[in-house]
Amino acid sequence: MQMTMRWFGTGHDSVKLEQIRQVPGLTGVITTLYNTQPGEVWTREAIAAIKAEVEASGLVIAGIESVNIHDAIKTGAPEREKYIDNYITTLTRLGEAGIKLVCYNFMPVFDWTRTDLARKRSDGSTAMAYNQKIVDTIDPNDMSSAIQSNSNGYVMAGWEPERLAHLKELFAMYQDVDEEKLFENLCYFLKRIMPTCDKYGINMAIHPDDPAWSVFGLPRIINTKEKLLHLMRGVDNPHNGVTLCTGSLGTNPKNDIPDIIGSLKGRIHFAHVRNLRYNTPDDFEEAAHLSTDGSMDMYAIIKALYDIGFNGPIRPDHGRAIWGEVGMPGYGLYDRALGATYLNGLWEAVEKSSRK
Ligand code: CS2
Ligand code: MN
Repeated sequence: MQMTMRWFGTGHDSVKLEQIRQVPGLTGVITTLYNTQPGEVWTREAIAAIKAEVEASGLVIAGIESVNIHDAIKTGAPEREKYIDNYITTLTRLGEAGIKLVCYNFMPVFDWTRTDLARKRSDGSTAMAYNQKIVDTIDPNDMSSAIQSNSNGYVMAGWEPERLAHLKELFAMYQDVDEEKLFENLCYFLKRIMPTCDKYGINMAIHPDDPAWSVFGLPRIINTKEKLLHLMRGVDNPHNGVTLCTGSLGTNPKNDIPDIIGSLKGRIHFAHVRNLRYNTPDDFEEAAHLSTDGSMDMYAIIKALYDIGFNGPIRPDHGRAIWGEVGMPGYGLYDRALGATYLNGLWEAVEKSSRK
């Protein structure tokens, strides 16, 4: 495995490449062109510029998170052909630049969803949290403006104000899209891009739904073992793979993460490993990475990844805000650096004890 950290790019991130470089064992970043909108073609110049910037700091680009998918592709609208062609052009240019991992999601309208970006924990840190009762009473418009106004001035990934300004139209686009249709549209998209992935050796890694169930009545199809395996079979090409995100799949306590990992051998191209704590059946909050701070067994997760021979990039995921740091919620330096160090320690222990 390759330990990495997400980095949103100069001007979009409170964390600097020089800082990431000093986290022990960290060799790569997961980045994106933060200014591009879903559907836009990435220019060769912009790809070359971010690559040069990352490499000048002594790190490499280990993958892209995300090349976002235009809603026309998700809904199967006639304009999808144009947007799939654009996606193929972007993939071609990434492939030519030697970038071989692309994380994306297929969640309608919203990316990840939280009701609180800074819930106070007993140790004085803050963490992102989710309460289903609040979601059940809130208007999606209020949700979107609350996220934008509570994010310390940063634009949250997946919550682009330009796109969410048209929330009503977005919801209308999905009116006739049920889970089955969404799944068909996903397979259609993947089948169209697979020849390009085959040509350049690009691994596509779908990010699970977060939380792992439908919100605001919108369909969601990537949130259980069965659904993940259904997609792997639907487009049975090794380049059609998964981002194993423990914090997303794990929002549903019924998802047995080590078992899911074991079932996806060869198809996990990227791992987001973080912990969370279930408070009540309706409420969870993000915890420190350490097993005892949350509800997940991080040792079992790392062991399962090791046992399937996982060798892709891995990253700590959302961290708490600690030590007075003000950054993009979930994406400060300190707690993620602690997370990376802890995950590296678990990996080393599993690796050495398995060799004996
Ligand atoms: C990320 C997602 O911050 C997060 O929760 O894991 O936003 C992820 O980047 C996207 O869903 C992938 O497209
Ligand atoms: Mn994730």
